Amino acid sequence: MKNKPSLLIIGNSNVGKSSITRLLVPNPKKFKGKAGKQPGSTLMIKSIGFPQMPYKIVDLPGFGYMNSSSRRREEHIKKQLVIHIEKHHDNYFFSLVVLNALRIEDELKKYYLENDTTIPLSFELIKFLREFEIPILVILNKIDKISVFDKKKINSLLINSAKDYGLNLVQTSGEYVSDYKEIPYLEFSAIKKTNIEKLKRIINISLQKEG
Ligand SMILES: Nc1nc2c(ncn2[C@@H]2O[C@H](COP(=O)(O)OP(=O)(O)O)[C@@H](O)[C@H]2O)c(=O)[nH]1
Ligand SMILES: [Mg+2]
Repeated sequence: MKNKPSLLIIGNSNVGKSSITRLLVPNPKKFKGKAGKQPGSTLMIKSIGFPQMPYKIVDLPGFGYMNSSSRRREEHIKKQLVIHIEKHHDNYFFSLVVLNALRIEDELKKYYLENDTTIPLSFELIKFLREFEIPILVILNKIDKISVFDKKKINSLLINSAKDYGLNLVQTSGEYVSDYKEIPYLEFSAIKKTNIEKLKRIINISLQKEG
């Protein structure tokens, strides 16, 4: 079990990482006890594995997952996250960068629309993972909460602002192409299980490529 490849699920607090993990494991009830908040300022890295699963799942916080009152702690976590990826990137066959569709506009407004000197943290994270050649799928989670009208707005805001940072985000139809020119993203709902079959297929294709 130790040398099974790992799937990285990364994103800010509350975006739905644990919910997505539960959809991917064969026995979510067993995993429930393992999940939980991470106390203190140490990045606790837990990998979740089951004998019948061909890969392990590692759930990590994103860049900047706390409010500004805990900037120091945020920086501390970020540093540890960077160290972890630098050390263990070879273990990861694939990464899911999970975004909360309800928060996209806020995040981009904070970093992009009002201040063009800083990079939105999610884009920084994507660039960082790419440096280590970990294939990425961006998951736009909680899509069940978005109206058709807002969905269009959010999609184009995401794509256009990513472009300004040199990232070519493309909505995937479920056929994952990891040519490193495009970064695929998938609209998703962990609650409604929207696109869960596509997600599973993309993960499996990547796993086969790895092995
Ligand atoms: N509406 C909606 N809520 C979701 C979805 N995914 C997760 N949630 C909710 O968001 C909250 C945080 O989810 P969790 O998986 O714990 O996020 P984590 O902190 O990233 O692990 C929980 O209340 C979930 O029920 C989704 O696709 N749609
Ligand atoms: Mg969680």
